[in-house]
Amino acid sequence: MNHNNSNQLFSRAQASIPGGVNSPVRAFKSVGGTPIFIKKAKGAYLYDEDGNSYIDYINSWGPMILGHAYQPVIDAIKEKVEGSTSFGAPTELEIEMAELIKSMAPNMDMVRMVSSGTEACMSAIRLARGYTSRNKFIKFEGCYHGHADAFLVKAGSGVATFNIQTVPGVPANVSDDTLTAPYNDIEAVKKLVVEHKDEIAAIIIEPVAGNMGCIIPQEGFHQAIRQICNKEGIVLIFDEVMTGFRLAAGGAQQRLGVDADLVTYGKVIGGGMPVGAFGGKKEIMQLIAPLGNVYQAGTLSGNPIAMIAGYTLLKTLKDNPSIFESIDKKTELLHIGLEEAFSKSKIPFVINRLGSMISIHFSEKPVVDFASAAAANNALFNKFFHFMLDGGIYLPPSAFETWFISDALTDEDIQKTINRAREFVMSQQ
Ligand code: HOZ
Repeated sequence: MNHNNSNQLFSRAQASIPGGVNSPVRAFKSVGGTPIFIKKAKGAYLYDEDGNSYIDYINSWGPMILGHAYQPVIDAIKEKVEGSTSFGAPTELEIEMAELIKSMAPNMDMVRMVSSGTEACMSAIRLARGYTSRNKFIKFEGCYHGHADAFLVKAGSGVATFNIQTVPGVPANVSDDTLTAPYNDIEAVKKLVVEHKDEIAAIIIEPVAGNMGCIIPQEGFHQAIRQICNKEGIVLIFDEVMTGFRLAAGGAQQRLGVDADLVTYGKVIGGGMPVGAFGGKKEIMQLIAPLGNVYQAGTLSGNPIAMIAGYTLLKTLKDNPSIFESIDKKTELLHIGLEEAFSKSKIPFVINRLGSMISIHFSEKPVVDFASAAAANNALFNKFFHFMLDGGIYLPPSAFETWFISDALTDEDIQKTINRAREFVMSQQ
């Protein structure tokens, strides 16, 4: 595959953009090589600046549930943009969006739109602190809740990919209030709660983790956290930036049967536009300004173009619940094929999947938390990544990211992916 144009663009980019990219993981730094510069995408396919095409398993890190450039979303944006790109004043569409989210997600009395998942999680923590008058919160090792200061402690995604232990610029007194526990370790959570009795405002968790590869919550884990939160007056925040409107119309709350107090959303509710939201129980949400004094604001919050894109995607998902079965089925097909391909080799591997989130770790042991994800053979993942990329399969450029499946994928695309994985297995023998 010829990557001359991407290579040239990367050289040029590095002179003006730190690391040549506007978000670290996409730089390919951990997998090695030069990032592919994307020109456009349609359906299940990405097209790069050299004219190569790839089956996309990132899907803009989640939102392209129906594939890229889904026509109704594109048409709705085109129509809306004629009426200006931003007002900084309320619109009816924002109410329709809030009503639609409420009709799909459980425990959603009120919702506030923001412009990214980072903003949503940062605001949800502030709100939980304001509601409880406590400062500390618990997050899980390898979970990533955006790049706000307080979350950059034992974080997943790029922080894990680049093995950044301490982030310069985050004041110690900010991260001191961030307590961490291993994912799936309820005893560690109990211990923290005892040690910090009446000091913990919130527990924030990715209900299915996607920032250390895909990590599945063990049976009863979320229910036990819910019970602790009820007993201790702690706000349970589900970070559904990845799982929301993907695992089910009602996200992980619905799929796993657990009620959160607050939920955060990201890119999915913008249909790929820069959007986030946080919402939940009225008792808590009514503390947000201008109803209450927990201040949170944004000129681009509820932006009309972002709202129409998100609204159109969400409405399609709501009106066509079979889409959720369809993406799950496609992911299952991929899972079965990859399992079969790797079973024929001596390569130790673990495939984690829930719904349409899936990833592979080259590990002998089950991968249930950050420590087990980090202990996997990630050098082999890097080889696998490049082998797949050369075969026209675009996976996340890190073992610490989940893959996202879109409904635009055909059985043929999935088969092509499995065949390429088989070739990788053969190349390793
Ligand atoms: N933090 C994102 C994945 N979990 C990557 C965002 C990007 O590079 O676009």
